[in-house]
Amino acid sequence: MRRPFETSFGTTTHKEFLLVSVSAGGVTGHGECVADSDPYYLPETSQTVLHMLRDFLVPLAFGLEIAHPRALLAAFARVRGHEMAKAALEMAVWELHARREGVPLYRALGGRGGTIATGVSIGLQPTPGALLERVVEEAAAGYRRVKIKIKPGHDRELVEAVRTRFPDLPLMVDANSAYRLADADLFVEMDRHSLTMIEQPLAWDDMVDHAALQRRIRTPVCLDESIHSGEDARRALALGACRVINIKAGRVGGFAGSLAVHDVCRASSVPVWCGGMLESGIGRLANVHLQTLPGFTLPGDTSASARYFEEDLVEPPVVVSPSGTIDVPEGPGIGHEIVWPRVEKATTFREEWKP
Ligand code: OSB
Ligand code: MG
Repeated sequence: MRRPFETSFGTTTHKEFLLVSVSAGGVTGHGECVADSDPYYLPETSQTVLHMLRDFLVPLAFGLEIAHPRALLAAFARVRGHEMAKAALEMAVWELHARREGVPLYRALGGRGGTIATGVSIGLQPTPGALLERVVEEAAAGYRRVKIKIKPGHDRELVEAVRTRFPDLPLMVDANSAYRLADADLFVEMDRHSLTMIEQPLAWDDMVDHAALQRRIRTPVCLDESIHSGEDARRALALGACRVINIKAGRVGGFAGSLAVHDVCRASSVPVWCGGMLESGIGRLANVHLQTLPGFTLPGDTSASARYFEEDLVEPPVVVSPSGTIDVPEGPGIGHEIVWPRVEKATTFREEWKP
């Protein structure tokens, strides 16, 4: 990474991920797994994903006869949980499908071409001054909304510093599950800052306390870590646990899971937006295509490759215009070229499975 990315659960300095490639009939599709090497965001890790793929999901997939990639996630249902593992394989199959059809991924997903409007996620900074410098830089780059990370002891003063300097900036916070319901007063206090939302303030596996918090504050609660399926989205909305949902395909079993969450929210007029997991261009472009679906009415966390990496694995890299937009690629699949020599150079391990 060009610079460390700090959240309430830890600091990422190096990006390590599994790249899944699926071949059929001379065409290959690719999917980037969002699991980290550690279980600090959610329980899965690269090693648990590898185990699930090798010992359960890949053998299961080889035995399937399906007409469309949208059927794959349902066929994985016997394996409980492990959404990141399912997504890595499922998204590679969708990408393969799009390439075989010769269409951009967005078309296979039912989205549209053009551009998407996007935002930026800024990691925890040591001081309000350091954070302000970063916000100035990103606002000048054109991002349509700024998300800042908070954690206990690093919250009020960060939000106040940004709000004072940028009274009208669409601004939100993400706590990555660092607080408890007993901290509700802090969020009541934050109501006066007109944040667009507060992302995942409470436990990663909770909906009940988030519902209690949402009843106490005007600012919308957005769930990230707590949502793993369309069913979870339905439950969260039924409980009143949130008014916005962050969709990360890797967290909900892939594109079919994303479509399910999207459709549940849309039926209730609840906005969704596309989260990020510090992806390389491969996963980043998948996110670009996904958020062309009509329910993605808020800017997401998909920012320019150059914010994260000196050199991306795709060419051209993902760039953001001065008005905060990203062009949706028109080529087949993710639509940009994967630069294989760079992938080779970064590869530490490889495993291949055949039917
Ligand atoms: O909670 O959205 C999150 C990064 C890693 C893990 C979790 C999260 C994030 C981000 C960064 O906020 C999003 C991005 O820029 O890719
Ligand atoms: Mg989040």
